[in-house]
Amino acid sequence: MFKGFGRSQRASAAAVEQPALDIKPRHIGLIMDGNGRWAQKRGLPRIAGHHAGMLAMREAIRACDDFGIECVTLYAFSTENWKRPPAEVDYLMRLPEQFFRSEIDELVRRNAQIRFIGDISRLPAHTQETVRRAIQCTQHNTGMIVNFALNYGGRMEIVAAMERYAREVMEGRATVGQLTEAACDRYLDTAGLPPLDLVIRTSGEIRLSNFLLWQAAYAELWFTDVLWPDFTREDLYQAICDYAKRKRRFGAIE
Ligand code: V0D
Repeated sequence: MFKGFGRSQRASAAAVEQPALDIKPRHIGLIMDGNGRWAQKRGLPRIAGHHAGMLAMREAIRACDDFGIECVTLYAFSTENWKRPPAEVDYLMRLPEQFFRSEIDELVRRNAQIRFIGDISRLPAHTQETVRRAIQCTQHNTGMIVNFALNYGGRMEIVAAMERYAREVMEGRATVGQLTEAACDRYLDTAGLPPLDLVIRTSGEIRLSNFLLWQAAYAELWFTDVLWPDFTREDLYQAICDYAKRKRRFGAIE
Protein backbone atom coordinates (compact mmCIF):
# COMPACT_ATOMS: atom_id res chain seq x y z
CA MET A 1 0.00 0.00 0.00
CA PHE A 2 1.18 3.44 -0.89
CA LYS A 3 1.75 5.49 2.21
CA GLY A 4 3.65 8.55 1.06
CA PHE A 5 4.96 10.48 4.01
CA GLY A 6 3.12 11.49 7.10
CA ARG A 7 3.56 13.56 10.22
CA SER A 8 5.78 10.76 11.52
CA GLN A 9 8.02 11.53 8.53
CA ARG A 10 8.51 7.93 7.50
CA ALA A 11 8.99 7.12 3.87
CA SER A 12 7.22 4.16 2.33
CA ALA A 13 9.22 1.48 0.56
CA ALA A 14 6.63 1.64 -2.21
CA ALA A 15 7.57 5.21 -3.03
CA VAL A 16 9.86 5.18 -6.05
CA GLU A 17 11.22 8.58 -5.29
CA GLN A 18 12.54 9.59 -1.90
CA PRO A 19 9.88 11.94 -0.58
CA ALA A 20 11.09 15.47 -0.02
CA LEU A 21 10.59 15.84 3.70
CA ASP A 22 12.64 19.01 3.65
CA ILE A 23 10.35 21.00 1.38
CA LYS A 24 6.63 20.48 1.64
CA PRO A 25 3.74 22.81 0.80
CA ARG A 26 1.97 24.13 3.90
CA HIS A 27 -1.21 25.08 2.09
CA ILE A 28 -2.59 23.40 -1.05
CA GLY A 29 -5.44 24.75 -3.18
CA LEU A 30 -7.46 22.22 -5.20
CA ILE A 31 -9.49 23.07 -8.30
CA MET A 32 -11.51 19.87 -8.64
CA ASP A 33 -12.44 20.07 -12.30
CA GLY A 34 -13.74 17.37 -14.66
CA ASN A 35 -16.60 15.76 -12.71
CA GLY A 36 -19.16 16.38 -15.46
CA ARG A 37 -16.83 15.13 -18.17
CA TRP A 38 -16.02 12.02 -16.13
CA ALA A 39 -19.74 11.19 -15.95
CA GLN A 40 -20.37 12.01 -19.61
CA LYS A 41 -17.58 9.63 -20.66
CA ARG A 42 -19.44 6.86 -18.83
CA GLY A 43 -22.90 7.78 -20.10
CA LEU A 44 -23.90 8.85 -16.59
CA PRO A 45 -25.74 12.02 -15.52
CA ARG A 46 -23.50 14.93 -14.41
CA ILE A 47 -24.62 14.53 -10.80
CA ALA A 48 -23.06 11.06 -10.76
CA GLY A 49 -19.79 12.82 -11.56
CA HIS A 50 -20.26 15.19 -8.63
CA HIS A 51 -20.86 12.27 -6.31
CA ALA A 52 -17.73 10.53 -7.57
CA GLY A 53 -15.96 13.88 -7.16
CA MET A 54 -16.98 14.00 -3.53
CA LEU A 55 -15.45 10.57 -2.94
CA ALA A 56 -12.22 11.72 -4.61
CA MET A 57 -12.31 14.80 -2.42
CA ARG A 58 -12.62 12.65 0.71
CA GLU A 59 -9.55 10.71 -0.38
CA ALA A 60 -7.62 13.91 -1.16
CA ILE A 61 -8.40 15.30 2.31
CA ARG A 62 -7.20 12.05 3.92
CA ALA A 63 -4.04 12.08 1.81
CA CYS A 64 -3.26 15.73 2.65
CA ASP A 65 -3.59 14.90 6.33
CA ASP A 66 -1.48 11.73 6.00
CA PHE A 67 1.18 13.74 4.14
CA GLY A 68 1.27 16.31 6.93
CA ILE A 69 -0.17 19.22 4.92
CA GLU A 70 -1.33 21.99 7.30
CA CYS A 71 -4.15 23.37 5.20
CA VAL A 72 -6.12 22.45 2.08
CA THR A 73 -8.56 24.78 0.31
CA LEU A 74 -11.14 23.01 -1.88
CA TYR A 75 -12.88 24.95 -4.64
CA ALA A 76 -16.28 23.29 -4.20
CA PHE A 77 -18.60 25.93 -5.69
CA SER A 78 -17.64 29.08 -7.57
CA THR A 79 -19.76 32.20 -8.00
CA GLU A 80 -19.99 31.13 -11.68
CA ASN A 81 -21.58 27.76 -10.85
CA TRP A 82 -25.02 29.34 -10.34
CA LYS A 83 -25.30 29.38 -14.16
CA ARG A 84 -25.63 25.59 -14.21
CA PRO A 85 -29.03 23.89 -14.61
CA PRO A 86 -31.14 24.39 -11.45
CA ALA A 87 -31.39 20.65 -10.81
CA GLU A 88 -27.61 20.36 -10.82
CA VAL A 89 -27.19 23.35 -8.47
CA ASP A 90 -29.82 21.76 -6.24
CA TYR A 91 -27.88 18.50 -6.13
CA LEU A 92 -24.60 20.32 -5.39
CA MET A 93 -26.20 22.17 -2.49
CA ARG A 94 -27.09 18.82 -0.92
CA LEU A 95 -23.53 17.50 -1.09
CA PRO A 96 -22.38 19.29 2.08
CA GLU A 97 -25.07 17.40 4.04
CA GLN A 98 -24.11 14.08 2.43
CA PHE A 99 -20.45 14.71 3.09
CA PHE A 100 -21.05 15.90 6.63
CA ARG A 101 -23.14 12.84 7.49
CA SER A 102 -20.56 10.32 6.24
CA GLU A 103 -17.32 12.16 7.06
CA ILE A 104 -17.67 14.28 10.18
CA ASP A 105 -16.68 11.47 12.57
CA GLU A 106 -13.46 10.80 10.70
CA LEU A 107 -12.61 14.50 10.41
CA VAL A 108 -13.12 14.94 14.16
CA ARG A 109 -10.97 11.84 14.79
CA ARG A 110 -8.28 13.38 12.61
CA ASN A 111 -8.50 16.59 14.68
CA ALA A 112 -9.28 18.52 11.49
CA GLN A 113 -10.77 22.00 11.59
CA ILE A 114 -13.39 22.84 8.95
CA ARG A 115 -13.53 26.39 7.65
CA PHE A 116 -15.20 28.20 4.77
CA ILE A 117 -14.44 31.07 2.45
CA GLY A 118 -16.90 32.75 0.10
CA ASP A 119 -20.36 34.22 0.50
CA ILE A 120 -22.15 31.57 2.53
CA SER A 121 -25.15 33.87 3.13
CA ARG A 122 -26.38 33.30 -0.46
CA LEU A 123 -26.56 29.51 -0.11
CA PRO A 124 -29.87 27.74 0.62
CA ALA A 125 -30.79 27.75 4.33
CA HIS A 126 -30.29 23.98 4.70
CA THR A 127 -26.78 24.25 3.25
CA GLN A 128 -25.90 27.14 5.56
CA GLU A 129 -27.16 25.10 8.48
CA THR A 130 -24.79 22.22 7.59
CA VAL A 131 -21.91 24.63 7.12
CA ARG A 132 -22.49 26.16 10.54
CA ARG A 133 -22.72 22.71 12.13
CA ALA A 134 -19.45 21.60 10.49
CA ILE A 135 -17.67 24.70 11.79
CA GLN A 136 -19.11 24.22 15.25
CA CYS A 137 -18.18 20.51 15.47
CA THR A 138 -14.53 21.17 14.62
CA GLN A 139 -13.80 24.71 15.79
CA HIS A 140 -11.58 23.64 18.69
CA ASN A 141 -9.60 21.12 16.65
CA THR A 142 -5.93 21.90 16.13
CA GLY A 143 -4.99 19.62 13.21
CA MET A 144 -5.22 20.16 9.49
CA ILE A 145 -7.46 22.98 8.27
CA VAL A 146 -10.01 21.81 5.67
CA ASN A 147 -11.13 25.01 4.02
CA PHE A 148 -14.12 24.86 1.66
CA ALA A 149 -14.51 27.61 -0.94
CA LEU A 150 -18.30 27.84 -1.32
CA ASN A 151 -19.92 30.49 -3.51
CA TYR A 152 -16.40 31.82 -3.76
CA GLY A 153 -14.82 34.14 -6.31
CA GLY A 154 -11.34 35.65 -5.97
CA ARG A 155 -12.33 39.07 -7.30
CA MET A 156 -15.41 39.17 -5.09
CA GLU A 157 -13.18 38.35 -2.11
CA ILE A 158 -10.87 41.28 -2.97
CA VAL A 159 -13.86 43.61 -3.36
CA ALA A 160 -15.17 42.51 0.04
CA ALA A 161 -11.70 43.13 1.54
CA MET A 162 -11.70 46.67 0.11
CA GLU A 163 -15.15 47.24 1.61
CA ARG A 164 -13.89 46.09 5.02
CA TYR A 165 -10.94 48.42 4.80
CA ALA A 166 -13.11 51.37 3.74
CA ARG A 167 -15.41 50.73 6.68
CA GLU A 168 -12.46 50.71 9.09
CA VAL A 169 -11.26 54.02 7.69
CA MET A 170 -14.76 55.48 8.05
CA GLU A 171 -14.93 54.30 11.64
CA GLY A 172 -11.49 55.72 12.37
CA ARG A 173 -9.91 52.31 13.00
CA ALA A 174 -7.58 52.53 9.97
CA THR A 175 -5.63 55.36 8.37
CA VAL A 176 -5.25 56.03 4.64
CA GLY A 177 -1.64 55.84 3.49
CA GLN A 178 -0.63 53.06 5.83
CA LEU A 179 -2.04 50.03 4.02
CA THR A 180 0.53 47.29 3.41
CA GLU A 181 0.34 43.92 1.62
CA ALA A 182 0.40 42.17 4.99
CA ALA A 183 -2.51 44.34 6.13
CA CYS A 184 -4.45 43.48 2.96
CA ASP A 185 -3.96 39.79 3.77
CA ARG A 186 -5.88 40.32 6.98
CA TYR A 187 -8.95 41.67 5.19
CA LEU A 188 -9.23 38.57 2.98
CA ASP A 189 -11.33 35.49 3.79
CA THR A 190 -8.10 33.50 4.12
CA ALA A 191 -6.80 35.65 6.99
CA GLY A 192 -4.96 33.46 9.49
CA LEU A 193 -4.36 30.55 7.10
CA PRO A 194 -0.82 29.57 6.11
CA PRO A 195 0.36 31.11 2.81
CA LEU A 196 -0.85 29.28 -0.30
CA ASP A 197 2.10 27.25 -1.66
CA LEU A 198 0.62 25.02 -4.34
CA VAL A 199 -2.47 25.10 -6.56
CA ILE A 200 -3.51 21.85 -8.24
CA ARG A 201 -6.01 21.85 -11.09
CA THR A 202 -7.33 18.69 -12.73
CA SER A 203 -8.98 18.07 -16.09
CA GLY A 204 -6.53 19.84 -18.38
CA GLU A 205 -7.54 23.51 -18.04
CA ILE A 206 -4.54 25.78 -17.52
CA ARG A 207 -6.03 28.71 -15.64
CA LEU A 208 -6.99 29.89 -12.15
CA SER A 209 -10.66 30.68 -12.92
CA ASN A 210 -10.99 33.26 -10.15
CA PHE A 211 -9.60 30.95 -7.43
CA LEU A 212 -7.48 32.56 -4.67
CA LEU A 213 -6.21 35.34 -6.96
CA TRP A 214 -4.31 37.39 -4.40
CA GLN A 215 -3.06 34.31 -2.54
CA ALA A 216 -1.75 32.56 -5.68
CA ALA A 217 0.74 35.38 -6.42
CA TYR A 218 3.71 33.28 -5.25
CA ALA A 219 2.18 29.79 -5.39
CA GLU A 220 3.45 26.99 -7.59
CA LEU A 221 0.83 25.86 -10.11
CA TRP A 222 0.42 22.19 -11.03
CA PHE A 223 -1.89 20.93 -13.77
CA THR A 224 -2.92 17.44 -14.82
CA ASP A 225 -5.23 15.99 -17.48
CA VAL A 226 -6.62 13.52 -14.92
CA LEU A 227 -10.35 14.15 -14.33
CA TRP A 228 -11.11 14.96 -10.69
CA PRO A 229 -13.01 11.72 -9.82
CA ASP A 230 -9.94 9.77 -11.03
CA PHE A 231 -7.51 11.82 -8.91
CA THR A 232 -5.74 9.62 -6.36
CA ARG A 233 -3.29 10.10 -3.52
CA GLU A 234 -0.54 9.00 -5.93
CA ASP A 235 -1.39 12.03 -8.11
CA LEU A 236 -1.28 14.26 -5.05
CA TYR A 237 2.05 12.74 -4.06
CA GLN A 238 3.37 13.49 -7.58
CA ALA A 239 2.29 17.12 -7.28
CA ILE A 240 3.96 17.47 -3.87
CA CYS A 241 7.19 15.88 -5.17
CA ASP A 242 7.20 18.22 -8.19
CA TYR A 243 6.69 21.14 -5.83
CA ALA A 244 9.71 20.09 -3.78
CA LYS A 245 11.83 19.64 -6.94
CA ARG A 246 10.96 23.13 -8.18
CA LYS A 247 11.74 24.65 -4.80
CA ARG A 248 15.05 22.81 -4.55
CA ARG A 249 16.08 24.03 -8.02
CA PHE A 250 15.11 27.52 -7.00
CA GLY A 251 17.16 27.24 -3.81
CA ALA A 252 20.24 26.25 -5.84
CA ILE A 253 20.35 29.48 -7.84
CA GLU A 254 19.23 31.84 -5.09
C1 V0D B 1 -18.87 18.95 -6.22
C2 V0D B 1 -16.01 17.91 -6.21
C3 V0D B 1 -18.12 18.34 -0.63
C4 V0D B 1 -16.36 19.28 -6.68
C5 V0D B 1 -16.39 17.63 -4.79
C6 V0D B 1 -21.91 23.03 -2.41
C7 V0D B 1 -17.77 19.75 -6.83
C8 V0D B 1 -17.88 17.40 -4.66
C9 V0D B 1 -18.73 19.50 -0.28
C10 V0D B 1 -18.86 20.03 1.07
C11 V0D B 1 -19.06 19.43 -3.78
C12 V0D B 1 -19.13 21.35 1.32
C13 V0D B 1 -19.24 21.82 2.61
C14 V0D B 1 -19.06 20.96 3.65
C15 V0D B 1 -18.80 19.67 3.45
C16 V0D B 1 -18.70 19.19 2.16
C17 V0D B 1 -19.18 20.03 -1.49
C18 V0D B 1 -20.14 21.42 -3.01
C19 V0D B 1 -19.76 20.60 -4.04
C20 V0D B 1 -20.87 22.67 -3.34
F1 V0D B 1 -19.17 21.41 4.92
N1 V0D B 1 -18.16 18.15 -1.93
N2 V0D B 1 -18.80 19.17 -2.47
N3 V0D B 1 -19.84 21.15 -1.73
N4 V0D B 1 -18.67 18.61 -4.82
